[in-house]
Amino acid sequence: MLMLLVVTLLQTPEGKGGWQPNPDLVRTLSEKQPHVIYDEAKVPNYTLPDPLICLDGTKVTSPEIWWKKRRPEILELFRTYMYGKVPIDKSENLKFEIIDCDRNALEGNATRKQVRIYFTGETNGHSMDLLIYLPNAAPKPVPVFLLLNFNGNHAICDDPGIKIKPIWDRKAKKLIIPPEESRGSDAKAFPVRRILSRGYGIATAHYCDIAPDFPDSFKYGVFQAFDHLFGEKRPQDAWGAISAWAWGLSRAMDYIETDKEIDSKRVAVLGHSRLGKTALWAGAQDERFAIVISNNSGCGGAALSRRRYGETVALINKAFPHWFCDNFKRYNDKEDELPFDQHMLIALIAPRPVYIASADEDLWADPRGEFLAAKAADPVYKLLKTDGLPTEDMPPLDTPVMGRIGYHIRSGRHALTEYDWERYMDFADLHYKLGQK
Ligand code: GTR
Repeated sequence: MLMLLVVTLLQTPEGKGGWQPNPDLVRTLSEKQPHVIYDEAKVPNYTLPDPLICLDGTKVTSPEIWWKKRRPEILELFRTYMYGKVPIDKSENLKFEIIDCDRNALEGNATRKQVRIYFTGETNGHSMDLLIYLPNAAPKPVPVFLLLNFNGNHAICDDPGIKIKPIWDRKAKKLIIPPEESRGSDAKAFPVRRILSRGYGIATAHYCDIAPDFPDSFKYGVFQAFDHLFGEKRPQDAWGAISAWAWGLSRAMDYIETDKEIDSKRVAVLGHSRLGKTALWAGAQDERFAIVISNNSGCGGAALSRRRYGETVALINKAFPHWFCDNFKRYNDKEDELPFDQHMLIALIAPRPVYIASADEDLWADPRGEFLAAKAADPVYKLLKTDGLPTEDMPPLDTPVMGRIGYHIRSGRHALTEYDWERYMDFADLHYKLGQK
């Protein structure tokens, strides 16, 4: 027993304990993609920029310096060199139309609302449909989880009342009308009834309602509606798709603030994968989001770029040239020159609760890099007098750690699962001090 303990301690030097990737998976992936780092031993040495030292060398020794100087500076750096700047903060003409309200949805347990948000105010212009379910049994106003979805609102639940809207097909690059049979096809990632039974509401919109997701998407969606505000030429720091999707989440929040049945002070913004990157960026910028949750967001989300483990800056910019602003391409294979790393994105959310989740088999997203970024945001959480992330090492599989920063690595693949949702609701219960289970 003692021997076993000694061996375990020897194998877990500081920062490398707890979870370890499956060596067979590391081997298989390394053979399949020899240009990608999957072996921890190949991660280069790097030094992270200190979130508590300003560009001019000033040390952030108080919350005041953080709020007045360093935080705005970091936000501006991410806007300029990574996600890009929005041409319009909040559309003055934003218009909301309640296109459906059923107080007897989902076997009578829910109120379903569908709200059409017109970005330019023109009812023949660009719009996003926000689908909302609120638990009838819960006291109002009710806390909600807000997230974008990949395949249309009708795909999240088998409810025949969800309006089917034409959606952008990523491959065909055109609008298609989804077939009836696709209702509920993503239901596994959206356990709506369970969420309602734990006393939460859910609000969701299809991300391509904001901007489609393919390389020349700049001709469409909110880009088409607002890019003229930049003048003749799209600048190098003009918003990429992730910024546009994050902007859309804030517009959903604009509606939520008008809905008396929803507690706009308790809105958790959440996202999976590219939409996890989006949730982090939305939560970093818009302090109205009370909790921010990143599910398997990986490169460009929670994972540290400097580790170059799994997907890298160069690989993501090549595969998805429209996700970030043009300036970000300067950092292809030059991660050390970035004036920030992703721990600083997480730090922008402080002192609000943030949860970072990884998956065991999702090495492309660099689980350890996601954990280390969460851990490296901890000094900012501490400066703002919270407990930060209460662990030094990566926890073992399926063992969540929850301070003001939460983290887990779940068994299984890259996905948003019921396990993840249960932990996010535990986390929200903890921070909102709700008792339900
Ligand atoms: C992958 C991409 C990741 C992740 C994922 C997704 O192809 O490389 O960064 O965002 O897509 O969004 O599903």
